[in-house]
Amino acid sequence: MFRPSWSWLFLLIPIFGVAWFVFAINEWPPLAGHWFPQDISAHGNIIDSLFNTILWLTGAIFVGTGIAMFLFLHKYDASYNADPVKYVHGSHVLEVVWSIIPAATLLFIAIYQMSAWANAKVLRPNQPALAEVTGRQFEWRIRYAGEDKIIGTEDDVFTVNDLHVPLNEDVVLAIKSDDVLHSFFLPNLRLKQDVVPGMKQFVWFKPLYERECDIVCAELCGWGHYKMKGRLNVVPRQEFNQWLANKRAEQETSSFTPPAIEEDDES
Ligand SMILES: [Cu+2]
Repeated sequence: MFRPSWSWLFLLIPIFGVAWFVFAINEWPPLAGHWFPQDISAHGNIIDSLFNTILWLTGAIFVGTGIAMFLFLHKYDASYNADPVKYVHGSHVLEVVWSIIPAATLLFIAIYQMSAWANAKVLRPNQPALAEVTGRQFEWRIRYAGEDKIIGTEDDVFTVNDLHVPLNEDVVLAIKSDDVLHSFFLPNLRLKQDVVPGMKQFVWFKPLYERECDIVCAELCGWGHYKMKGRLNVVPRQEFNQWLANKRAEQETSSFTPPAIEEDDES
């Protein structure tokens, strides 16, 4: 039976919450383009299925608690419920139940995500890093190992915000920070790793589609955080080799002419 009450307002929380996700997932306006971009990585589906599992789990709890809150607010609204207040001094059974259920749920997630974690953070392909990516306020500096596959030698190739990688190959990148915390995020590859000053870390992925996509910083790192974005280009191996050779040639032939110093006539 409908009774006017403020509790109806609270029912909007689960309704709007679910609607928001439905619109975003189905790319309906005004939320088109708010869900994940296309997954182009060989292992991205592992992250996606983990994400979806947790989303369904937390979604069900969100809707359940939202509706329970509404029902209780509605039932006990003082404007039409004249029953006197009943004070309850704890329930042992209830406390045990609401401790065990979340604990078991968290334990389930911890076990369920182990292979995804190992894949993303432990099982690094046994090969040298293609390039080193350094986050700094506010850009990504990229240093390619060059032909000798060793970073820090004479044939290294330098770019800024421009990361090219070969298609269909395992790619390993060394990542570090020059100044503050940043987070190296490749949305299309479902890859994200904080870069911590003083730590050298590695990330890896295998891109399966030729695509130009975003490199973004996912850690608020200062006033210019919003503009700390680069481009990731996945290209066939041949094209990648050519691009790197061109970059190196460009780098070796560029010259620097210092600006003329004006003569100071006062003496
Ligand atoms: Cu940032």
